[in-house]
Amino acid sequence: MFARLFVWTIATSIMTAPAMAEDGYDLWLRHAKVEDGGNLARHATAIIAPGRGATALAARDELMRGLSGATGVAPVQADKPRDGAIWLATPSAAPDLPVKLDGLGEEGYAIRSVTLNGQSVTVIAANGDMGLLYGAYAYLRLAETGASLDRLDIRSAPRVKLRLLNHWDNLDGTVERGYAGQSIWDWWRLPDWKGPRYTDYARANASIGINGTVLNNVNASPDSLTAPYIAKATALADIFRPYGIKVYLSVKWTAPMELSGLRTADPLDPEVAAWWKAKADEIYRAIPDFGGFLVKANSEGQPGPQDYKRTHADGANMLAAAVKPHGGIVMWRAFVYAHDNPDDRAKQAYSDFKPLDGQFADNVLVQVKNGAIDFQPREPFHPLFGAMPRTPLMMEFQITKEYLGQSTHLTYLGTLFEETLKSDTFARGKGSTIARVIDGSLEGHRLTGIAGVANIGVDRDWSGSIFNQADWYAFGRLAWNPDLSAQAIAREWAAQTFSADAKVIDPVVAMMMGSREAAVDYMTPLGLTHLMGTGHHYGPAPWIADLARPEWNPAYYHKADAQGIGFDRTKTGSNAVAQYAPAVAKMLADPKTTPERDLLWFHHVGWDTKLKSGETLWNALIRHYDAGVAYVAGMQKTWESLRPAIDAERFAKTQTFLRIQHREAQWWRDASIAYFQSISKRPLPAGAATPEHDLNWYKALQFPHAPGHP
Ligand code: BDP
Repeated sequence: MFARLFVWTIATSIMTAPAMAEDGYDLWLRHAKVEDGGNLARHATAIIAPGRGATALAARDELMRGLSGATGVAPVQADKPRDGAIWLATPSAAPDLPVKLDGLGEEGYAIRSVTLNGQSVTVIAANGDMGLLYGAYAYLRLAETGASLDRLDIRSAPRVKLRLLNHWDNLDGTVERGYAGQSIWDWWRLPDWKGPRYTDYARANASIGINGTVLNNVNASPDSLTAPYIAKATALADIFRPYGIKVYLSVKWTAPMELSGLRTADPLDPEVAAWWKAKADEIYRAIPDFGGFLVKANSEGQPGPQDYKRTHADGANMLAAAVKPHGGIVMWRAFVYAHDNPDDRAKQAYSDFKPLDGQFADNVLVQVKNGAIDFQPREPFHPLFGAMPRTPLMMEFQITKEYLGQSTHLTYLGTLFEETLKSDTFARGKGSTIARVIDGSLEGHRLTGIAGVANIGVDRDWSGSIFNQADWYAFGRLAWNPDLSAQAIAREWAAQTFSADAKVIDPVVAMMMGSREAAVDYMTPLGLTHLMGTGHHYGPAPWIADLARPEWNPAYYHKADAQGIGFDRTKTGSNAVAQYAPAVAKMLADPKTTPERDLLWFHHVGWDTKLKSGETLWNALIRHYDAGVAYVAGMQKTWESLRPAIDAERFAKTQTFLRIQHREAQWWRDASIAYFQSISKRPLPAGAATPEHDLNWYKALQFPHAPGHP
């Protein structure tokens, strides 16, 4: 029985909770003591393990570690179910177990409170060892977020098959768009030196269901395919394997030419295909469960099959044939736009890929960014979703915050991910959400995937800030179940990261939930986009208009003139709206039915046009800028009120970062207003402050050493 005789943990008020030194290294796996730890310590747990492999043992060890922390008492391993112990049993030892595992696949799990031989016990069971590991983490998550553990009956299986991080890490240790220090892959000292961080990386990812990692930058060096680097990748694959994480590599299209002197990289040339086949064979000899290749081709100057007058499908299928005998897959990116294509940049991926629907091999996924431009603070969903029913489309989110304040701004991305996944493509009528495109249910795909560009580096806290850890966490949780709510995820994260006390969770989650909207407000409100400084993308530079390629210039995106502002993507403009399903296209064709948050993405709107609120567009813009700055000031206040409840180091770092964010939000607001006012010639609405400096002051700012821009 669950002994409930004494509850010896006295609920402590947050004002007296001891704040221990923490640096963020433990992420959400801190396993701090839970309030009802004494009760939890007396629980009996059983892991019903089909095997005794490294993964089943990892499940036991994670449970041991987690319960020790949560209860303050190290559980023992017993050979039968009993209070305070973990029983690692084979299915035959518990033949009458009332737990159903059908439909859970290899990765799903069941957690159930049952009675075995008269003993109350929480059973974690699964069809495969990976399910047990996921189940162990899920059980700890429940315990640490204050769930009642007495009558559990949970069945969970991932909705998406490939749940991957994409590292944009270079072999020299730099990270493209990385804001958390150098790469965690110590390529130079691999394969010999295998630091403990690799195992902790695998644990953290497994705990949120991530099951694959692309080790190197999509702007790939061919060297990652040489024997020494295959050996290095093999060492990592060996460490990650027990945690269910497969290794993948980004490849450079011209690798056969650069590494072996072939005269061409034409995908239809038999010599080229043979080269890739031999390369795949070589990789699979070293890494038998290697996942496959990620490819950025004919994009931003990268070579690709179009250089040989072949299509993306020709290229993808040739690589797919090379990995197919080994069970590998190819992820072919749809992030393409060309310098010699004068069409609206937002239209180019659709124009290139839509006609190829149905032509890809069955082990190819096309990887599409959430929006049609590039990971902006807000983008309407990419029109390719729902438009290629015969091709599995994989989602690409960016967890690293290239355009959302980089490492120092608190801008919780859970809400951005959720907004995209919930968007309705109307491809097959109402309810054709992106979540259902991604999980394969809308179009009947079994091969499904979702990728997040990692925000991980060697910083002690992994992600550059404590709150950036939440973006990694939210990505993993939504990859497992794209229907989870960003708010519920934020609550889970906050409970495990700071404290399960509602007095901490409520304000922390309140800060997080509005934070991304605040960044939209102070950077690019009402559908504006891509106004960041060129190259490094740090800070505002809406005035830049003189770069060689039109779409490199922020002015290309806002098109402000004496009459108004915004990009006309209707029939009178680029007609990008026609790429959406008719119901969506119709709504977006008219500024009156376009959601106001996307207004200037689709329409060029007069400065004096009245919005729904009754105010003019110009006044509304100013109001949004001000609201964004005010929100950050509010977060500073909230955080200050949490000082007694948060350990000193994490408190101080976040406090400092919020100060930076407030300063930079103000800078974004002032610089944007100074610039747009020079075009609109409208006065500021009553009560709005004049920008601190004149426009030239903002224009003169330079950031030659901004991070993440190798
Ligand atoms: C953009 C980044 C660039 C990446 C590119 C990509 O600015 O560094 O290489 O996307 O996704 O967001 O390939």
